[in-house]
Amino acid sequence: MKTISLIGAPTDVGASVRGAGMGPDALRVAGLVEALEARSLTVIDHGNLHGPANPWLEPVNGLRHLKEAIDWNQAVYNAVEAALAAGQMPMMLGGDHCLAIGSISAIANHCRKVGKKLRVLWFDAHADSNLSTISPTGNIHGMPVACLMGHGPKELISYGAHTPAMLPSEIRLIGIRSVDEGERRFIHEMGMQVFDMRYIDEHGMRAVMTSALEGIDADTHLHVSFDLDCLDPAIAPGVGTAVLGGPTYREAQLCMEMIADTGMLASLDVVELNPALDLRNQTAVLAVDLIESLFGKSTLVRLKD
Ligand code: EXY
Ligand code: MN
Ligand code: MN
Ligand code: MN
Repeated sequence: MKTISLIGAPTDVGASVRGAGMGPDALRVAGLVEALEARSLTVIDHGNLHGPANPWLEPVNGLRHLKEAIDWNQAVYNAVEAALAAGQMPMMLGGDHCLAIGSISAIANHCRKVGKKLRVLWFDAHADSNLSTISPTGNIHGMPVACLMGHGPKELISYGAHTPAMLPSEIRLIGIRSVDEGERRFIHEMGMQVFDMRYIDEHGMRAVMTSALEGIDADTHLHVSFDLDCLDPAIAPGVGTAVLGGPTYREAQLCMEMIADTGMLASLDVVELNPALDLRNQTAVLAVDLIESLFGKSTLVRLKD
């Protein structure tokens, strides 16, 4: 039976909209622990990590709050590494998406050590593939994919033993609909597989998830980095950088259920929840509902084929 290690990382240093720091507690208020326990999972809630306050400054050399982002990611890296070493499944509750640098660096490092293949599913409205030289904002939550691929400030790209932490062939981006011009070039140069909303419209979510999950086997560590702004803002208004035209409730459920069907989910980030912008905690409640599906709760009546 799986033991889940909940790691709260209450910060918004990577963003220029405040509020994501309240995300971990809003997820707890929405019943995350109880929902997981109801799935017969053992949950250890480590509470919230500590890190520097948000100094609320302008970017310096194209990077906002670099020092704070480094410290928060180190704390996340250490906590995720400790959970993996204890044989537990890390679930990092953000916080803004810059924290995936620490979390996925720890996961990738673990995979290299134990000889597992890595597959990261990155659900997001954004490509998160900016560099300090091309970012329109300097916000580090727009840069984690690039950092994980070794393009970023040296402290943010060298948490683990290997740089880059992750290869372009190990990630699939899903739900993307807001890409800056420089990011578009970077994505093509790297050769990442991106299932943007246009692709989802044309091919359907079932085909997208079938492709994104292709090749996963018993030797794969499957990590989901779930930016809640991936979801359509009509159902998930509680995010700082909402973009119209995301997956519907049913499409999102299908993603979660198809991941659950693989039985291979090994770690999770839940990020960018912004309770200050939410309506009666509905985005947190939705996130918990989707996480239940990710862990196998199904509405299926027919027997699975
Ligand atoms: N591409 C924009 C930027 O780099 O500032 C927006 C990034 C938003 C990132 C969000 C959380 O996924
Ligand atoms: Mn993101
Ligand atoms: Mn996003
Ligand atoms: Mn559900």
